[in-house]
Amino acid sequence: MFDKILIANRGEIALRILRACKELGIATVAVHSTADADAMHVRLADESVCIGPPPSKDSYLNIPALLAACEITGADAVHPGYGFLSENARFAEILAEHNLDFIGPKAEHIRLMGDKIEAKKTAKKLGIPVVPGSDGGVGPEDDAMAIAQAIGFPVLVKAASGGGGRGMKVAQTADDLMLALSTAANEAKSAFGDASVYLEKYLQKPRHIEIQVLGDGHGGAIHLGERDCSLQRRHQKVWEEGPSPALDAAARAKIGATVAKAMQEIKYLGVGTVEFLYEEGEFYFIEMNTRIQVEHPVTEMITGIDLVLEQIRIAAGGDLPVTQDEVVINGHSIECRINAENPVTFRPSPGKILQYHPPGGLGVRIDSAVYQGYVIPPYYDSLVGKLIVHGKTRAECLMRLRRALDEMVVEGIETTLPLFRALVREPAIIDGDYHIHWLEQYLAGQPAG
Ligand code: MV4
Repeated sequence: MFDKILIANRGEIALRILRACKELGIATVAVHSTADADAMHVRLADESVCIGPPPSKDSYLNIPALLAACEITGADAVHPGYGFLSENARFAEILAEHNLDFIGPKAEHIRLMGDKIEAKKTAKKLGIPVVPGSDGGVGPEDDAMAIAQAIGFPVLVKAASGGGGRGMKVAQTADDLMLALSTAANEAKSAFGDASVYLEKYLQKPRHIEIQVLGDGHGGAIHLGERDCSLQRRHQKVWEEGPSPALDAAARAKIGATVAKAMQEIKYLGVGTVEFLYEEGEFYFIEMNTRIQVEHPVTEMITGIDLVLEQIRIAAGGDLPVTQDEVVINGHSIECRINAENPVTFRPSPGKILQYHPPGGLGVRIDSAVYQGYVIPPYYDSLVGKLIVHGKTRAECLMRLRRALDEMVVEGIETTLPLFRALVREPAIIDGDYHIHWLEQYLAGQPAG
């Protein structure tokens, strides 16, 4: 097991990792930019190192500074959290070159899943259902029109190095195809340095359902059920829940078994999330995330498995915590991402938190690194905290979420709390009857605040 872990992240996930380390008896090193000197994870860590000025490129993405911090403190492993360097294969390799452990998947799998074309080819080869589309990339030399017509319009042009909605263009008809191809390729070139694009059948109103997996790196792998992340705004998840209101036990078992078998075959190491679109009873693989995700607490609440603690244990050579038969989905969990934003315009609202009262009680969890008097800096994401609620049933979970949202106080900055207080009372949400475009349609129909 590791003696000392450097947490190469900030905010609530840095605190989350620190908590797992403390429970494992592992010493912790916090790194921070000059803007995060007063952050909670810095206060609670055993040691801390300032790694640079506020811009991420000069601090949390500054690999030489992170290596120096490991050298100074004698850390033997690095946990990247999510975002920043968490899916940077080169970073994982550089750490290995310096005899440091990267708490994450093998670099080859990070690289493989980072290329959406290769990821899809691999998924298909492993028997995972994929969205009908081009067989690999579509270049200037290909007959894109013929490929698109074989798929059937509308088609979606996607960037191979994209993901999370970046570099996507819809072509509703043949007339739109050439412009969609050139626009997507140009945007991909400038955003990712890679103009490669591929085509997929455009699914009109799917749900976004993702499967949590855990692999030991030697061929053992299990799935821990699903999270429904369909409620998104501009590709930012807002509300995630598990189990999905759209799945029954048979559908869950079938897709879960398919994904677990695939992870066994590639000898996947650590935590991972396999993302699907789900429409009319069919799953369609779109991408795989090789990191711990923001919404991981939903799975923790319904399985009782501490995903970050297991991530660390497995990275140190430990076995999977349970067998597949021992994984039991218990009850229902919903997570609301509360941001420091105006609840109508979503304009960021950084600043000082003057009053902060988090809710409590049975089945209520807050993953947050803010405190009364904390100043939310303008340089990073605007997450105030994640409110995660558990209930024996979805109805009980919604009731508890409604109570917790009404109890929560955050003053001095604007937050999206009012949005969640409205959503938890919205009939379509109460019925679980929504899809990936529902939230933006709902917000478009709201009276402008
Ligand atoms: C799609 C799609 C419809 N059809 N692919 C968006 C981000 C990335 N995860 C893939 N995304 C989509 N891929 C096909 N073939 C619609 C989306 C999409 C979306 C997916 C999940 C959650 C929210 C979304 C919002 C807009 C578009």
